[in-house]
Amino acid sequence: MTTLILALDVTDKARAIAIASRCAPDIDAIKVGYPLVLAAGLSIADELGDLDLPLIADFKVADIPNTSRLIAEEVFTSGYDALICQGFTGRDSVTACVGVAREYGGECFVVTEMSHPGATEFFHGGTAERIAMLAKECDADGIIAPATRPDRVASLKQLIGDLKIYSPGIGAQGGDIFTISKIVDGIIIGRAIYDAEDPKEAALLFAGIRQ
Ligand code: OMP
Repeated sequence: MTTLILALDVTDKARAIAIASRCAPDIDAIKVGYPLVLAAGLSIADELGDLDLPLIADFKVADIPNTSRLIAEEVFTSGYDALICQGFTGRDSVTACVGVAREYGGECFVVTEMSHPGATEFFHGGTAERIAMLAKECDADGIIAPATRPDRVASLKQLIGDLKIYSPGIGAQGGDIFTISKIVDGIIIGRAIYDAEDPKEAALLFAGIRQ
């Protein structure tokens, strides 16, 4: 069954912890990114750690190899289980992130094509396909690909062998859970859960209808 990942983009620390705690029984992992970490610090991993769910650090790392390595080391020494990096930075930067993930027994996911409309402005003509191949060659654990474009996900899937696909864009961005959850390993959902009147009920609903 597809892994359900809560994107916890909530900038009030107490609210973030409350939502994560209530949803914890119905989700499989929590993704934390700049909004929450800038508000609450990297150490939010300690508080969320009590929930015993894998924590994914979404910093979409996009820097030179040395800086990427330093960022990745901060992430894994702070208790996160996985890191998301960009792939357009090239082989050396992606290799740096994957290398640190391996050192700490963690995972690294590479963004191929993003889910928002502007993502195709510069990314077309095979760019995402090249990044997907790069992720595979760099021995990443998986790719991030857009639930808003299931046809694109299906075509990237053909290139990556046994790498996982985590897919954001369901709900608030218009992606359809039924279509996408049949072809990916994990779905990433933020606002449709944390902004719902009852986030637990929303998480339960998504958990129940995913394929
Ligand atoms: P919602 O649109 O609120 O469900 O949130 C989606 C989450 O996935 C956010 O944390 C985004 O930053 C993230 N995301 C995308 O929406 N699109 C992408 O292409 C990549 C990501 C990501 O890497 O997680």
